[in-house]
Amino acid sequence: MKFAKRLYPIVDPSCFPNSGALLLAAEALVAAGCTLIQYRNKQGNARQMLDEARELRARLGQSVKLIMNDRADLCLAAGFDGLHVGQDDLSPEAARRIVGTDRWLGVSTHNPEQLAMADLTSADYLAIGPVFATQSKANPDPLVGAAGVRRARELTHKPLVAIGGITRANARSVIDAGADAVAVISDLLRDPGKSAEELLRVLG
Ligand code: 3NM
Repeated sequence: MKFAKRLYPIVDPSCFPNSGALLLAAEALVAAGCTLIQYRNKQGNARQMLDEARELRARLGQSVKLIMNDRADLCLAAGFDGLHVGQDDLSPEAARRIVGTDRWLGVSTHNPEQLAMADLTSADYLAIGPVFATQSKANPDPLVGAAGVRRARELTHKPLVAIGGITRANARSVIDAGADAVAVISDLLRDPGKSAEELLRVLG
């Protein structure tokens, strides 16, 4: 696989006042040119999550790749295109057995050891972070910085996503350190369409 664009937005309901606002933001991201979006919900119940995920799919259409965070069951039920698992979620092997070989599988890592392990799995892409300080994750791992991205680049040939505290101001430096794409939550919240356009522009 290959990322069509260098921006990988994540929409998380905890960042929006209601479901309508999240859906509008996602539509604005797509209108701005985003082709890949992750739905990350660490709090909702399964039924609410599935409703919202299906609504995202219905509103955004099939041309956008939708990735479900953590929940393999909801990935399948909502007709998403991929699953993203963290270190405390299903193992990559277990996740792969559920989502099959046609869907994308991404794996979060937070240090060189985890990255090297994840590189041995069937994951389609790997994430490394947090690169910079982030407010969007509970109990974040220690910052890896641009040096951590560079180290990760040396350890894998898989597509590499950098995450954590990435903004219009620092996104380019993360790509220059070897990331293929940047995953972003906070810097897309205010005026998602305009922010995404600006991020896509600096990412080139
Ligand atoms: N995962 P923001 S950091 C969801 O280190 C997530 O794996 C991280 O949000 C990791 O762009 C993070 O607002 C939060 O910093 C990213």
